[in-house]
Parts: sequence; structure tokens; C-alpha cells
Amino acid sequence: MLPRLLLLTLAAALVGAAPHEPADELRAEVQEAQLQYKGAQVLRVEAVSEFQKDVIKKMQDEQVLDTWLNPAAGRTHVDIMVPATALDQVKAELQNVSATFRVMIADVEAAIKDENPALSESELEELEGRKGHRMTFQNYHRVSDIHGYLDYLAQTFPDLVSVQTIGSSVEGRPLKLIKITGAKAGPKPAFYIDGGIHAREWISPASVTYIIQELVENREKYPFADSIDYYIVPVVNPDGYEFTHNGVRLWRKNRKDAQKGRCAGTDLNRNFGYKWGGAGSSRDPCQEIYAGSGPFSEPETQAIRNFVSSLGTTVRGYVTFHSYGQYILYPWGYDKKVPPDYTDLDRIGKKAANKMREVGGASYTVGNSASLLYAASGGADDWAKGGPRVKYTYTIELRDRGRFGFLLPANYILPTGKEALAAIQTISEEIAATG
Ligand code: 0X9
Ligand code: ZN
Repeated sequence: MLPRLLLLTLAAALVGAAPHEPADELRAEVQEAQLQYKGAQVLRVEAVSEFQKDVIKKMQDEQVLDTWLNPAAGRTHVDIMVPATALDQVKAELQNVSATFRVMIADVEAAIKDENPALSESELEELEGRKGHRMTFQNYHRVSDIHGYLDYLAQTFPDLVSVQTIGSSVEGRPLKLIKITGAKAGPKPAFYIDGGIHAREWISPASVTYIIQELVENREKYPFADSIDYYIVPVVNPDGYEFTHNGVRLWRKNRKDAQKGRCAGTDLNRNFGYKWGGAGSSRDPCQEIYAGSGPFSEPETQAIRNFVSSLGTTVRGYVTFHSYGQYILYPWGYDKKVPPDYTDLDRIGKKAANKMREVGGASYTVGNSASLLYAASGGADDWAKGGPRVKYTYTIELRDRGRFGFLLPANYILPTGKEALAAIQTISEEIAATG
């Protein structure tokens, strides 16, 4: 943010120390961000022309604002979060270029307080005593609850489920993967699913955990699952996710170089090694779309690459869940091009969108990632399609369309989880039918 230096100084004064030790720097960063949320607003800027887009992009590059949602085909608005200190300046700039806007979130700090009435430690303990785990779908949970639930499932359903650690995050947290084995004998197609690449998109790990619950604990409802081996990582970026719970709610990247103070983090969805470093990614560590020091420079993306590659050609599905906007996106993301089999991806994507509307009520738009949203290189989906050549590769942007954005209240977890499962069901049925 532009007034960053000023805020850093102010934050340092508030914590009572000049930021010289790494811990002080971190505390200052957290304090700074929290200050920025007080009175910050999310604005929806309508009918964005190329010129108006450039003005917003310049303010984004200068870190005056944070773009939450970019314009997409057939939808010309852009959502931006603006700290209270920059509101006058940004609104004046927008008026200067005749851009109209309306306030979507009037106070980001208040929206953060409202989204997740967290369970107390005693409530969580009661839950654990009664059910054997702490997971619910009425609240967003910490990584330890989500991982604890995976371990509970492995213990409770040993014939169906196994849990393995496929690597460690920058800060040493385990990257846990659950395998849910299809009951059918013989070799089966594999389906890789993940969530939580972007730390602030809380609905993603919550929905992926819901999918896991359904495929394991309510298995009889999903006969297609007998023909498929699922490999699911609910939290790809546990460091970033934890940081959004105990530090900066709207953090996006991983926590690479967090100890160095300013400009930590790599955008894991720009770090995959297919067309790495191209359009829509940045070499500047201070940017939200920083691609990292090289392709697969991060342990989190390395772990996924190594694991998925180890499955060989059996992988037929690859879905990575994000938010927000309600999109089913297929490659390519690096450029406005489509893979040769895009008609299959489009057909199954549309089938999934119909099923999602049926079960959850929300409308999802289907299309090629770069054409529908924007070009962004180094994404997980492009690597899955371009590297191991997984047939049904998608990025799904879950709810909502901007009313709450990343701050989607916890009572939306169930309907959104049901939609996410409906998408997985549609893709699974296709994979099961075609082998
Ligand atoms: O920009 C992204 O990484 C994704 N959107 S998000 O708002 N969740 O950050 C979209 C990624 C689409 N896929 C590629 N561009 N490869
Ligand atoms: Zn995302």
C-alpha cells in the first residue's frame, strides 16, 4: 500500500519497538494489515474500459489497493479493496476517469468479524470427545482440525482411506494427502483434487473437506466413487492459511521469506513449471502474483508435482478449488488458446455447472481460463494439462460473485460444498464411464 512506510512506522510505534528483529517485522506486518482493514472498503467499479483498467492496475502495482476480482468476459466490473487511508485518493482517481463504482463491503474489518463465529476450545474439545474429530461444516477450521479429521478417517475406515504426507511447507507444516480407494478390483483411473492454494480463499479447503466427508462417511450415496482412486490435498498452502487465521486475513501467497520482513510469499498458482513466468505473473516479490524465483521454487508446488507425476498416466481428473466468482475454468491460463480436446472439457464443464445449480442453487460460468478471466501463467491447471497431460483439468472458482467475496460467511459452507461435490461427481462419472 502506498502509505506503507508511514503505516510501518505507526505500527512499530504501536507495538512499542522499532522493527529490527524478524519477529518485530512480522508483528509490524500483521499490525499494519489490521490497521488497513479498519474502515477499508471493497468497491465494485463498473464498466471498466481499457483506460480505466490501466488506472486501476497502476494503483494495484503501487500497492495503493488490492484487486479482489478482475474483469471477465461478459462482465466488466472489477472489485478492489481500498484501505481507509487511500479511499479519498482512489475515489477521486476513479471519478477523474469517469469510472462509476459502488460499495460492496462498507467495512472490511466488520465483515471479517462476522464471517466465522469461531468455536471455543471447550466446544471443540466437546466435539472431539463426541465424534472423534473437530471438523464441522458450520465453521471455518484451522489446519490442525482439518488434518486431524483426515487422520480420524484413516483410523476409522482403514480399508477405504489412507493418509500420507507428500512434503512440507516452507515453515515445515505437513502437506497431507488423503487417498480414498475405489472398491472395484483392478487398476482404476486416478482423480487428483486440491484446495487452499490461495490462503485467503477459505471456502476452498472447507468445500474440499466436505467432499472428503461425503466420499468416505456417506459413501453409499456415490456409487461412481467405487471406480476411481481419489487423491485429495485439502490445504496446499498451510502456512498461508494459518497466517490468515492468526495474522493477516487477506493474505494470498505462501510464506516464503516471511522472516525477512517486507514482501514475503510466492503465489503458488504462478509457481508451476509450465510456461512459468509469462503473462499475468510478476518477478517482483512485493506483488500478489509473484511467480517465485524459478519454476517449482516452492516446496508446496514441488510436492504436488512429485506426487502427481508418481501416479503416471492413470490420472484422468485434476481439479483445484479456488474462490471467488463462480467459474469452471479449463486451460490454457497462460494465453487465450485452448487445448486440442477443449470441446470435451467444455461439454463436461457445462454438465457440471448444471448439476451444481441443481444441488446448490448458484450459477457457474464455464470457459477457457485466459479468455474468460485473464491470462495468468504458472498455474497448477496448466501444468496438469501441459505436463502429465491430465484429460479433465479444471480450476473451479467457488462462491460467491462478490457480495462477500473472500469473506464468505460460514453458513455458506454447506451449499458451496454441495456444489463442489456435484462438480466432482459429474467429472467422476465421465472418467468412470470412459476409463
Ligand atoms: O489467478 C488465479 O490464480 C486464479 N484466480 S484467483 O482469484 N483464485 O486467484 C485463476 C487461475 C486460473 N488458471 C490459470 N490462469 N492457469
Ligand atoms: Zn485462488
